[in-house]
Order: sequence, then C-alpha cells, then structure tokens
Amino acid sequence: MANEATLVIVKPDGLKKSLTGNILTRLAEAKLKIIAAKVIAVDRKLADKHYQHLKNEPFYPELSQYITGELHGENRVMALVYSGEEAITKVRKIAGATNPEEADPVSIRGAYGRILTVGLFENVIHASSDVGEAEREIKLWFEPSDIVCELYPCQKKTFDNFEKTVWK
Ligand code: DAT
Ligand code: MG
Repeated sequence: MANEATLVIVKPDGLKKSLTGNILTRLAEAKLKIIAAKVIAVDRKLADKHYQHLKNEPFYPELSQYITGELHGENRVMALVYSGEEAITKVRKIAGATNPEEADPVSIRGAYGRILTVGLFENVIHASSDVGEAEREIKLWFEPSDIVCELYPCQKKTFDNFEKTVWK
C-alpha cells in the first residue's frame, strides 16, 4: 500500500457552523497523521489556482465566492495535510461524494452539506482527488517550513538578504 499525503480544507461553512471538531473527529477514523495545519483567509488568487480545473464551469463564480468566504461572511478556512497509507482514498471516503445530496448520509458531506438555491454544492470540506493533485495543492497551500517533515524535494533560495527553503 502506498504512503500518501492529502490536503483537507474545512471550507467557510464548516467554520461558520462550528463543525471543525466534528470534522476532525470523523477524519480521525482514518488513523492518519496530521503533518500540517493552519487557519487562513483565502484570496481570489489562491482560489483561482486551487480550482484552476473548474474555471470554465457555470458555477465557478459562486464556487470562488464560497471558498473566499464572501458567501458566508466568513473568510476563514482550515487547511490540513494528512499523511499515511492510502490517505487520499481514505479521506475521500469519509468526506463523501461531491454532491451532498448523493453523498452517503454518514459521510461528512452527506451529514453536513447542502445544495444552495443557486445550485452550488456547499459541501463543507475539500479533499485531494489523486496523488498529482494532492502534491500540487499541498505545495500551493503550504510552504516547506509549515510541514513537520520534508514531504517533497526542497531547495534553498535567497531573497534580498535572507535565505528561505522553497519547493523545488
Ligand atoms: P471534489 O471537491 O469532490 O473534488 P470537484 O473538484 O469536481 O469535486 O469540484 C470542486 C467543488 O466545486 C466541489 O467540492 C463543489 C463544487 N462543484 C463541483 N461540481 C459542481 C456542480 N456540478 N454544481 C455545483 N457545484 C459543484
Ligand atoms: Mg476536486
């Protein structure tokens, strides 16, 4: 079995509804290791990069307003990296299907998600879909120093007069 890392984001509705504890408890069932975590405000630039594969979808404007917190008046999200055997599949299973109406009722999205009148799936958490996306997303959301282990190759880079470790 493959050791994998995966990005989880508790979206603004999850924070606004005080679901962080419930969600982390559910994810603990996967018996994975949390190797990074932070609460951040998502700007338009980060949203566009994260959802780059969906930018031409009709629901993209609402999706962008959702992840940046505009929709909920709540611009916090919690981003975490989970690591362990088959982490991607295990987390996707506990998260549930993209459409909360179709998601297993005991999954996170099935239990806490809803479909907005405008049609957007307000599905509480993001979970990486495959190894390539997980790497791209983790490198987008976290710097090497945010993660307790060297997950991907790094390099030292000099900015003006200080040195910093960045993703290679
Ligand atoms: P997932 O988050 O399950 O990987 P995705 O990457 O295809 O799904 O889409 C990202 C988010 O966009 C998803 O969590 C909710 C929203 N979304 C996707 N498809 C949608 C649709 N057909 N209608 C409304 N919102 C959608
Ligand atoms: Mg996806």
